[in-house]
Amino acid sequence: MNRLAAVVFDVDGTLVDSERDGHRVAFNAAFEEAGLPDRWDIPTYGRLLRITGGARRLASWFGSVGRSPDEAERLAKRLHGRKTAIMRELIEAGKIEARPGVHRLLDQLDAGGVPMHVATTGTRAWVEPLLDRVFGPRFQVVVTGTDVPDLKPSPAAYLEVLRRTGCPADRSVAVEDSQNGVRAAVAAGLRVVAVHNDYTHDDDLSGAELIAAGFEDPPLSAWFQQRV
Ligand code: XBP
Ligand code: MG
Repeated sequence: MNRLAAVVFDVDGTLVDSERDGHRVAFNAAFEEAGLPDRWDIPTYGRLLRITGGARRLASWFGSVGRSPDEAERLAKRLHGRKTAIMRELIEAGKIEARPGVHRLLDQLDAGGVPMHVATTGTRAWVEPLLDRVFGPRFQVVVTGTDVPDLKPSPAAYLEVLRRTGCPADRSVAVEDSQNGVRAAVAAGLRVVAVHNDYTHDDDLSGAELIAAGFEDPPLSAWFQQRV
């Protein structure tokens, strides 16, 4: 009854600590290469994370620093393409790693025969190489921001995973790190376990059944143990 039909993982901030030392670094390198004065320090990037999707984040930023809407859109598109390529380089260089304890949870789910999937708002061009390099062939269905019309907190990515897998939402659990992610999964009807990080510990994660500080938290291990 309680046994999970599937576990659907978010990527950024959940499977990997990719934001502060990954995407942020790639965005700044793209600004620099383009000869732009913009730079995102750690707290500024934390505030910008409220806007999901790198291209939307860029467009909002360029608008906020006085660019016209047209120029903001144009620059965002160009910079995001380059940022995605730089992010791939960081992945190939081994700079993006699994959060502590993630591999152990994946092993536990594998041993229990629980299917694992991914629902992310990130771009497929870096998500695929990252999953391959850091996790190998663990995940059956991978839905990215490139594959759906709306990004989190829209439930679109989660609904697409459910559609492709046929898994019942109420027997599937999403693992998320942020308020936008928890809202997306809840809106799709999934149960949620939230594992916050340095950027999201003040987010409202109250839609989750369990809120943990990390994957090595004993309550998190116990929660999965009881349901695998
Ligand atoms: C992640 C995102 C992504 C990444 C950057 O949100 O919003 O936009 O920050 O990746 P979540 P892209 O963890 O909720 O999926 O630049 O490829 O968009
Ligand atoms: Mg996330």
